[in-house]
Amino acid sequence: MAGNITFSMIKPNSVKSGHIGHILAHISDAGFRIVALKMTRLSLTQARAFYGVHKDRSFFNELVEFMCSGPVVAFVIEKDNAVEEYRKLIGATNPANAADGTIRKLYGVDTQMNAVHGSDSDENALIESNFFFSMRDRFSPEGIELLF
Ligand code: 3AN
Repeated sequence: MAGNITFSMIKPNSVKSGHIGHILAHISDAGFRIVALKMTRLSLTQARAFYGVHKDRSFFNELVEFMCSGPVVAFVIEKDNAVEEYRKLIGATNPANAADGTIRKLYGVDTQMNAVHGSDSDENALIESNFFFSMRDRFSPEGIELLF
């Protein structure tokens, strides 16, 4: 299934604001199918590992603290060309620059509290999916466990 899945998280402030249902409906209406889903809270160690690629950026510590400030909703979704299609659906990193109708434009507050994370490559989609979900937690529409 590589190439057809991407990983996403609804960030803590959007969970607190009650936007889980709206955001998941938006994603579902755009033709993505949920493969795996859970609400969880990251420890500092987990958030540092997840965002390790940004460890030298000025915003790293702030980002890690924010991502641990409350529960997130993590999910894997499936659609043809999922990574690119999902990044179009969520919009630019800074919600102020995101196109109208995108998730970050609708629910984002600023560059950090930008509503959702979305993988930036097929390779990272798999790494990030594996970070949160075991193989037995991923399902096809028929309810079959997906071994990817
Ligand atoms: P994207 O999430 O659009 O792929 P990245 O990979 O550049 O953007 O950044 C990862 C995360 O780091 C963003 N989702 C955002 O929360 C945070 N971030 C990026 N740039 C900044 C910044 N200048 N200030 C604060 N947080 C930032």
